[in-house]
Amino acid sequence: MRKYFLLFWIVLLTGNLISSPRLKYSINENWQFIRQDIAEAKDGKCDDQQWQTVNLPHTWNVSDVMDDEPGYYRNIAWYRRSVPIPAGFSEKQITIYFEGANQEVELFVNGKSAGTHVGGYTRFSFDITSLIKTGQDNLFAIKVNNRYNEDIPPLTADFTFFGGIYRDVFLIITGKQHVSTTHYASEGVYLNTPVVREEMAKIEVKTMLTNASAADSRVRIEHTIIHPDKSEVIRVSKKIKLAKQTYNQQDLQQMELKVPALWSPESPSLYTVRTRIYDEKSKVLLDEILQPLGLRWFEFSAEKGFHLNGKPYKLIGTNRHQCFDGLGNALSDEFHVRDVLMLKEMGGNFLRVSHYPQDPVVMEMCDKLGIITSVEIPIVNAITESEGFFKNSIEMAREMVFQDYNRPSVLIWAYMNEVLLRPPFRDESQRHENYLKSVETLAKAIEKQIRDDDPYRYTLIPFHGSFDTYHNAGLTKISKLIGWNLYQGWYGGVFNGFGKFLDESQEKLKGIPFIITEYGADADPRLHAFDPVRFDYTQEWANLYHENYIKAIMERPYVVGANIWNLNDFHSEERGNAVPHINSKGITSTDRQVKDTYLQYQALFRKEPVVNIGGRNWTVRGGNADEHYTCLQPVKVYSNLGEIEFFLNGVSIGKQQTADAMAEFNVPFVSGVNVLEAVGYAEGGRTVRDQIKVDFRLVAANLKDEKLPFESINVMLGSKRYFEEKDKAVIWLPEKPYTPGSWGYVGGKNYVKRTRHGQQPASDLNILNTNIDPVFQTMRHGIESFKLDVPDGEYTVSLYFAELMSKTSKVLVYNLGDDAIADDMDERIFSVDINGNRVIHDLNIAKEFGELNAVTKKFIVNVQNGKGISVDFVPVKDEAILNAIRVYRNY
Ligand code: GCB
Ligand code: CA
Repeated sequence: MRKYFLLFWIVLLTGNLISSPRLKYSINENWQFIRQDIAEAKDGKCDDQQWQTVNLPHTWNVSDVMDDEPGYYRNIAWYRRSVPIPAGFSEKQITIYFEGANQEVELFVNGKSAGTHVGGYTRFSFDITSLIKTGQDNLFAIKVNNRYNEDIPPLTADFTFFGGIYRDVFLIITGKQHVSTTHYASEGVYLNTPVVREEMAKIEVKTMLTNASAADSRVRIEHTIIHPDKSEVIRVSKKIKLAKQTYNQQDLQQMELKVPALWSPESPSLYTVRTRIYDEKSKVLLDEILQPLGLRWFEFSAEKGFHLNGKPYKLIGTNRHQCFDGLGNALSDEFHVRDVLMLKEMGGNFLRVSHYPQDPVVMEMCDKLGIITSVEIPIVNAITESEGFFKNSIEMAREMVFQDYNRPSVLIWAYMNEVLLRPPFRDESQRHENYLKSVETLAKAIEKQIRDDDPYRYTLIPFHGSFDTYHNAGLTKISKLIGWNLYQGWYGGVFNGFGKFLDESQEKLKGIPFIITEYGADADPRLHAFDPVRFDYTQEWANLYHENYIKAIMERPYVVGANIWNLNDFHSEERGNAVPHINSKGITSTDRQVKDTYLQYQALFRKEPVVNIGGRNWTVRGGNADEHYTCLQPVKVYSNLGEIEFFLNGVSIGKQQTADAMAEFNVPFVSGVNVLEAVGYAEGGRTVRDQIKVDFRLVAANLKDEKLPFESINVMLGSKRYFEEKDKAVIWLPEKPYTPGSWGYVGGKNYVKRTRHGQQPASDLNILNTNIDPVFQTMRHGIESFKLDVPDGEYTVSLYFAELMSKTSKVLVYNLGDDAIADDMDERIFSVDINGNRVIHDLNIAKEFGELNAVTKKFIVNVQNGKGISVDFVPVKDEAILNAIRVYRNY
């Protein structure tokens, strides 16, 4: 609620006689930073002039999490700056407040330790009054460490643990008597609404009070409830004594409201509770704080589903990770705000704040927009059976609960994501049993703590789709709700497995309501296919996946809610995939370009009329011409209107009724500019339109056709995918066999990656030394030739190679057991001739360049006598390969 306090800034500095007792301001700017441990960094002796100057939010891992080198800096770094503290603050109490820093922090003020904190995702504060020298500069030195620490969750997870002070840091200046600033770094005021009904609401305000002065004091504490229309509706007040040197003394006051304005997704009415402390005798205002108050009641039921304020709702939304393209996790507030807005605009009403508590502004937005949330502490995949891990987990749960206690949007506290994903002692049965017991013990302890601290909300533990693992370990019986993270049709299995799992789990878990806490499929925004398959990373497979899932979710009333994994593509350093180091299950990209999946949900769930042409961002396309000099390709339109008419370059190509909020048109793309327009007819004759422009690279059926002269072509071998390189305005086409007059391959087989759950159409491993990994992730092995019957002229022919086969099976930790199986391949050597000239002699790619390394070779070829281009492969040992080819006409 930082904005409220800025108002008081001026008053305080100009003399402090009138009201305005509290001041909160950021100290984000001008830190000296170094990514190493410096023994003397904590005090004045250290010269930091050569360090880098940075502003917060800041992370030190923006680039090393994206490079080809496995791993990233996970160790100590220092931040230092001097902070001027005015002489006028000498009678004040000074608190430093961190919204978050990853993950172990020690603050030194003027050379002395002011406090430590562990945990990278919760807020923390220290009272630093005794270390401050007013009327001068004070040296703040902060040691931050993001190393692996077996006592701090998360131990492992499918996201990047960016180090740094990556959220805002504030100073809070108060008088000696104030609402506590150091009770779990919460707001110091806890609002309960034990009863809310149409006709009345009971409100309890618990205040933590501090008297840091050397004398007892008598104060009056007053709470005012301000209606969303800004009128004051109730005021209560009470006189109390605060003994000297008292921290976090509790005061409880109760109020009752008639006919409350209820908080809901459609109408997120927010009251404000204003808490003031006055000196009893002098009537001087000593402190003031504002908190949001939302009045609502809710119930999750296995039989009746979810109800808010007595009305049934299906909760539909996403998960969200706090990172962005090129910024890591160091986001300013505007980025967080935008994400929640995107969710709202999609028509979502639900956010799983996974896998950790996020920036306060995320929660503020959810309160304001009426998005229901589940907030979670980051115990992920595994635990350590240590006292330290248990203690830190409980502490984090308390921080989470107290820090977002007053958020009307929060209905669920969650913990322990997929904690039995890879139990560490699976092979030693007794040890394994003990481990399972420890997990259960910890879960019960966290559950108890959360219920003690907040008896009004639900609790939840999210599991991966291995029912028996969790059920038999007793974990399905601890929290009030449970969550399933389900990926049938992605990591293995088929789409139908999803509905089946839900029905079975409903049957076996009678009485326990559950949420689908995750479901999703990776989609590289650059990859497309018209006949998509599992694990091809195309947007189209993700579209199919979501079409199937959302149907299954909507068909089952007992499914109370579902969170798409994920709102955004996010950093996961260990991952390969089509975009290495990124988990691309987002319905938006790392820079929040919308994918079709987003458009699809928007058409299904947004109330206002929606017409969205699919493939919105696929602006450079291509394909082979038919006899009409067009290329038919399907285009989907996502819409909640009944009928859609589709226009190509201003000419209607037909009308269609939508089914499941979708219509599909076969569009005859022409060479060059194609303006696609979809028009939906809404009620009252109103039309709603969407328009996109596509640059189409049409390749003639006969490459010597002068009506459509050959310019260039990019082809990926062994591939059914299209790959768009937007920055180069290039489209890569899928392969086809050679036919005379045209282009294509002769001989060979497309590479298929075999895994424990079946097969994959492409490698999903990082290809080194390239950013266009998909171009190298498929190949044709045993290829004999690649031919193009181009007209005479000079051409540049580029051949793209990467050895995808490997004798070692690579285990991608997060592929839920869908591990690669080793290929039966020893060594390959081959030569290449172009039009009879040997251009490559005895190439041994793996030996010369290593496996999974991008190699590009370019040749200038002079084509004469109508012979076209023939690239011929001559195996020397094992089979020849080709991953991709580009042919560009010079003259
Ligand atoms: C999960 C995890 C999540 C991963 C996701 C995935 O089940 O909870 O952290 O990112 O799967 O994409 O594999
Ligand atoms: Ca790469």
